[in-house]
Amino acid sequence: MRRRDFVKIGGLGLVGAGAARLLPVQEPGKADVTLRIAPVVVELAPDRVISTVGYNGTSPGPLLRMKEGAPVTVDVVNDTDVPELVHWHGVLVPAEVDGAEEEGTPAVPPHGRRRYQFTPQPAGTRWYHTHTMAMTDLHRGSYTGQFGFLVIESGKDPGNYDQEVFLALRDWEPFFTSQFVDTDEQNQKWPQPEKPALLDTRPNGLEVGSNIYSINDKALGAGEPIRVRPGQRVLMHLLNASAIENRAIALPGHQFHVLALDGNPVPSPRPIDQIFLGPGERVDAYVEMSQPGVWILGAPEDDIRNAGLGIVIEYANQRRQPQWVPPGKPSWDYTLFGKAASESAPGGSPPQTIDMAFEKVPRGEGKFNSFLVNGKPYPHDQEFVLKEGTRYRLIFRNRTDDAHPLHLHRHLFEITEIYGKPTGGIVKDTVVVPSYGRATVDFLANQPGLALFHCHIQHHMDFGFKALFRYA
Ligand SMILES: [Cu+2]
Repeated sequence: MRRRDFVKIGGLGLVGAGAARLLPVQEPGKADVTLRIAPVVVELAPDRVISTVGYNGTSPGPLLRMKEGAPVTVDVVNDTDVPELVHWHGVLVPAEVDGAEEEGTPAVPPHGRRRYQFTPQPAGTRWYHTHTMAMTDLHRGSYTGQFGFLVIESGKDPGNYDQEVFLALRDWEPFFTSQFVDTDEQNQKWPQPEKPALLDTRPNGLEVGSNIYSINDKALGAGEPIRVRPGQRVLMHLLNASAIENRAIALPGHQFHVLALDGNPVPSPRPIDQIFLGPGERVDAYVEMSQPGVWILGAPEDDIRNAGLGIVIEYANQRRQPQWVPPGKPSWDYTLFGKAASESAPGGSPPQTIDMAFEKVPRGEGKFNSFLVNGKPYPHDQEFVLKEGTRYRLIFRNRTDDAHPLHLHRHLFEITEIYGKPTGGIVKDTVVVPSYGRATVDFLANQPGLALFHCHIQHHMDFGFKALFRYA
């Protein structure tokens, strides 16, 4: 604001001097952040160098830090040949700057630029990424390297840690395949209340796979290790930046003390052996460095870890081959970090219920599966209408054989039931609903404007796994 005033006054000064033609053409104030979208080369390992699209010459893009409640100006410069959008994931911003075409955010034109102005909130680990459709183009949208961490700081970080690391889990060079193996063990163990009596046995369409993985921009063993000392507490900010798959991560001999999910503090912080993240999700957890050695922090599946999904943790004065020890059974369960379910919402009245049933149509779009919400393809015109100030309960009924990471834009929700268990106090923007499982989440409709809801797996979203909430 202050910058804009300065420019205005400066301009008037020039006009006053009778030099109107010297006025810069709408020269705007300098932005707080400039993101330049352009092709980048990423060296995952010396013999594995890929070309993709990133921000400011890198992928992941720069770690952005913003102050909660302090307005920011972001200039996005698009040096590519296609329109782009930058979405601020988990941030409560108006639809005009949220970065979703469906919400009416204007795209950044090819070889053009656009200015985003918003007030970052709430505090926590957020992230930013492209939100363009990819459809059958595996060199577009979230298949590219257009993603990065965004930390919104409250100024109240207690700082109870010695080191802070940001770890984005990624896969690269995706391809369409019918040989998709769901490695997601988590999927198998939950109740399946939405499993139909008669299963759809039509052959499935192509899914998207990958054989190349990294944490940030390095495959396991190719980058610098995380160097630690015994007794240190390392705060890890984990993000699943994949366009494709849910992921697990483990560190032999250590536990992750989970503090926040999707950047929002949990009611019951506690340690766990293995973290599980759907695309779009974040986990903030600290690790007590109490087992001197050289370890691999990585995916529990040997093939995926060996294909790059990991990073070495090296204690001071320890020199040896990095050790991996297979972890025990996965124990991830959101409700571990919740509190007793609250009897009623603040304000007393029960929330309005909105049912959302998700179905897959095998080969519904040629070679590809398509998705329906409540039996209908997108857009579900006037079906999901919100009244400002009202509390809603969404019931997610996953009638498919996959676990889907479901994301609601511009709002945060509280999980009230998942895996058949009631819970409370877990505030998120993305939730993985297990195959044939059900989850219910509550939120307050207090962000007027269009709000996109979708599965965060790119090709599910592109092929219909989405809905648009509007305000009456
Ligand atoms: Cu999905």
